[in-house]
Amino acid sequence: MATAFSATLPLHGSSQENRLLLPPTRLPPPSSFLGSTRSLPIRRLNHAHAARRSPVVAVQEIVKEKKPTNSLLITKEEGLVLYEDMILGRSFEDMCAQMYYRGKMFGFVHLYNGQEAVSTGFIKLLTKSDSVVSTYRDHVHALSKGVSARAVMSELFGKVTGCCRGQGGSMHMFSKEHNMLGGFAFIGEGIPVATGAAFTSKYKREVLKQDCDDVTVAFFGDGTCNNGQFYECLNMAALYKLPIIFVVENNLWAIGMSHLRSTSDPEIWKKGPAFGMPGVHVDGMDVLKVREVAKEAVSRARRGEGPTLVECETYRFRGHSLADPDELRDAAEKAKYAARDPITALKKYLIENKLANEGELKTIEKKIDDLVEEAVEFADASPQPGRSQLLENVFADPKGFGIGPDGRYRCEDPKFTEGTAQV
Ligand SMILES: Cc1ncc(C[n+]2csc(CCOP(=O)(O)OP(=O)(O)O)c2C)c(N)n1
Ligand SMILES: [Mg+2]
Repeated sequence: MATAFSATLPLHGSSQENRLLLPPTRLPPPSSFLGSTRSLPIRRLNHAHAARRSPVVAVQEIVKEKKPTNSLLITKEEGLVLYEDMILGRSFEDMCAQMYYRGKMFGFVHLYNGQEAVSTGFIKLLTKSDSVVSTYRDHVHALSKGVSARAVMSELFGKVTGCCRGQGGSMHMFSKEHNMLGGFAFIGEGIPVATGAAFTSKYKREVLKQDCDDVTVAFFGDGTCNNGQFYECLNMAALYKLPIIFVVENNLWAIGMSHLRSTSDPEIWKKGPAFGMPGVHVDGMDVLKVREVAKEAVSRARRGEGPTLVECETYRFRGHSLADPDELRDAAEKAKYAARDPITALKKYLIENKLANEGELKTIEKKIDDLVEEAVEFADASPQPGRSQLLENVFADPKGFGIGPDGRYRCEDPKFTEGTAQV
């Protein structure tokens, strides 16, 4: 069934036939955009411009249009999966804070508290062979993608049992097995990697004729959208119709810089249509709304219809990193979003709609508590990486064959060329 979001429209076609475009009166008034306590210093949306472009819809409209009011957005099983994943994300991060202050972790550690609906809403729809690319706020994306709590915690502890053998740390969660293609400390660095992964899927399908409908989801922040790589990748993804979803986690702040102060037009979703792809703004504190939008965007990508830009309006409940005293954000703004805690909201939905009872949810919470505790014990007891790992992946090998676990260039091993042609 074609939905408001997924219906394929000629991206550059006539706007007259485009029933998806909101008439001007249904566009959100600028003053109501984003929950910041700051006023929005921008002009009204240029409707004539929007109307020339591709499908632009507010997500509330999608959800309203898609679901009759008396039908539920999820089954019981789906609801419990979402709840468990969000509880895992929250409990894991709370534990990280404890461990960081106890000196078990080093360097910067950026927590995801408050933003769980975005990770869960998207990643729980993906298959193992789909890819996820994250930022330095990456622990929870890795967990949602199936990397074990043990492997993520050990990575944070710098232990050899970590998903990068202790060499990546908090900002570089990577797992080839799970197609978790990394956290990236430099903002925007993950976006071209994600675009490359999406290109790979398309190449496999269209050139190599392989049975591949993998999609890639790239997560990044509002501040990152002022970085050039974002625009380059939107352009390329639209041009090649790549199976990628660009997910902006707009938590209104880039460290201590307000999004509304630093961006010429803060409505990031509008940048999608500018490049010829749908742009959607969704309430990122509501996992069910995120999931509805994600379903449409992911299936669009799988069908080969190209990229989507999704702006999730969300909020982080802690400072930028554990080293940030979080003194710059307004208390009223923090309180406003705290009252919209995405986990509390999902719990309420599950109980009110009789999809779960308190007992079932408590059982999940207990299971996750135990799992996170066990991950800490495992990480603590795990060995440090050996000295030989120090050089691994640090220096470029002039001959291009890598450095072995013994810390020596592989090409220096007398057996290296055995049985092969001259290299
Ligand atoms: C290329 C680059 N420039 C600057 C920085 C410093 N820096 C670290 S986090 C950050 C803000 C990013 O904000 P946003 O994209 O909104 O992500 P959030 O932290 O809110 O999740 C900046 C500028 C960096 N890491 N990389
Ligand atoms: Mg931000």
